[in-house]
Amino acid sequence: MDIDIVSVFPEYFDVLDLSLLGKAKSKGLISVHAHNLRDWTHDVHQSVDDTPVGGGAGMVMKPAVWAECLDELLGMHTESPDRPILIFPNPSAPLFTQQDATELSHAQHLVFGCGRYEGYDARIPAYYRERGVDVREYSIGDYVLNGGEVAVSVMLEAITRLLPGFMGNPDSIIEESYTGGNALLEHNQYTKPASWRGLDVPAVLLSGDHAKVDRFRRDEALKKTDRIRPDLIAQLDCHALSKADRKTLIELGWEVSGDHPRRIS
Ligand code: 6GU
Repeated sequence: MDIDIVSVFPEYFDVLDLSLLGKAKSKGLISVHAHNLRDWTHDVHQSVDDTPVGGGAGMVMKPAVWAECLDELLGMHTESPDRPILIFPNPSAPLFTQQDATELSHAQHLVFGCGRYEGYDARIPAYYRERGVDVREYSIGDYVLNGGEVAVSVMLEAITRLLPGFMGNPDSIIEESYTGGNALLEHNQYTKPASWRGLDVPAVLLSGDHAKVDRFRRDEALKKTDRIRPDLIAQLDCHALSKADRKTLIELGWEVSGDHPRRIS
């Protein structure tokens, strides 16, 4: 996978050389290039922003500089099957989810454009969309960051760990939270010793009865999700739930019929 990142702080992405992502780079699984947007300016001040039309606080990134940069990075690829996907982090966009990460992990070429200041001219994504480029805008959560750099790092980590050959043990991807159409929070994990500072691991996990352990973990996941993220329970597909799942959800106060569970108490 080829990854281009455009930012006024390209050094920010030096951290990508660390840890697993750095390993994926050295293995040749991904190639990452962080570009400085100012390299596409022509004025002595290398200015990339201007005041908002219509007034208001802050500065907005100018379309002309971005277009010179993106024309070059997107190049001739816009019509080919390997055409790049252009991604802009934006706090006012739809939330980036595991499903988006999975979809983007199948792409050959990703180009990320990091906005700074109060944002970027809305005509930048509009222009490339009109030219047939697959343009995405994502927020990573309901809080405000100073720029898109952290958001791009978050998205890249979520995407690249899904690449075949990235993880030592691919099974750990299958079991974790948010994967599959039926997303639940993951059950608690424990390691040895079985008793530590007066706190014991749940006895069933020591029983050696795999069916019982699986059921216990599934119920724990359902209870934890009900407590912390009931919105995820409400999105479950009732038709995909086992009899035992239904029983647990009903005990937790959900009506399990129709397409999705509904809270009734
Ligand atoms: Cl994608 N960008 C910025 N600047 N702030 C954010 C965000 C993105 N997602 C949440 N907050």
